[in-house]
Amino acid sequence: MTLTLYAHRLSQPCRAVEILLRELGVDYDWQEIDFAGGETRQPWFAREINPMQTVPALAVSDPAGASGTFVLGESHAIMRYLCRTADSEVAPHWYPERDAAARAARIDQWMAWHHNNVRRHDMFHHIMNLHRTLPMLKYEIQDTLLRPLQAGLNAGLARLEAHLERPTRQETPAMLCGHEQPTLADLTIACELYQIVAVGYRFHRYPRVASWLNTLAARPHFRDISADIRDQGRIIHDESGGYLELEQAFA
Ligand SMILES: N[C@@H](CCC(=O)N[C@@H](CS)C(=O)NCC(=O)O)C(=O)O
Repeated sequence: MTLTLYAHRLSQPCRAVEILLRELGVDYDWQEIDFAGGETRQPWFAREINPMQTVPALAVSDPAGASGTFVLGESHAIMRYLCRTADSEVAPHWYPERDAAARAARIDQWMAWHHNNVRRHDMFHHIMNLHRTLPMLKYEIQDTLLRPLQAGLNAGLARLEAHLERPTRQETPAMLCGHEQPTLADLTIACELYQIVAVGYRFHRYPRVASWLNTLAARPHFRDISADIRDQGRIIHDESGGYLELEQAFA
């Protein structure tokens, strides 16, 4: 079985999948797709790789017990597939096997929440866009674009903070599903929030979220795969004016 990941490291769902591949110790080929340059919208990509026209996409050649190639889109589906098929003893930490339905359901709950909450208010996408916009317009767009996203993200962060505040018997900072080891839920949400931090935002109002995120971001594979987003965030930070409201947004 060979795996090819079509991805870009400035994309949150791509990083989540690639970090997981490394955490599981699974070999893969990596094919960069310039999604910001419109490559996923090219007919060849939809025809040959992912009809959903997004990255990440994972091509699996000769999967166990079958021949041929199948290609999977949607990061959450890809990550669950990897945990179910990887020959890795840590896979059940990330997503449990069939006999732990309640634990898996809790992870699923947070993964579903991710798409409708912190991802829906993903500021990074728009910040990248604004980065190329005239400074005057950046300030004009503050009210209509950035502040509503900040408000949405604040609500999501408050939800996470309240969840992480719940008493736990463990000494180490709890992960979202109450275990010491992170799961797919932690990974997918952390990759989303990390790109906001890369731009220079700090979650002062949400200390538990900040500490949970630091714990995940310190993992070697997370750190390595996030190098490009840190560089991009630094460029945006250094060239941005006050329109991002870096100090006030989450203070
Ligand atoms: N729900 C999808 C989201 C994928 C997604 O939004 N990918 C973006 C990059 S972050 C993309 O490929 N955009 C290309 C486009 O919209 O043309 C997942 O989790 O995989």
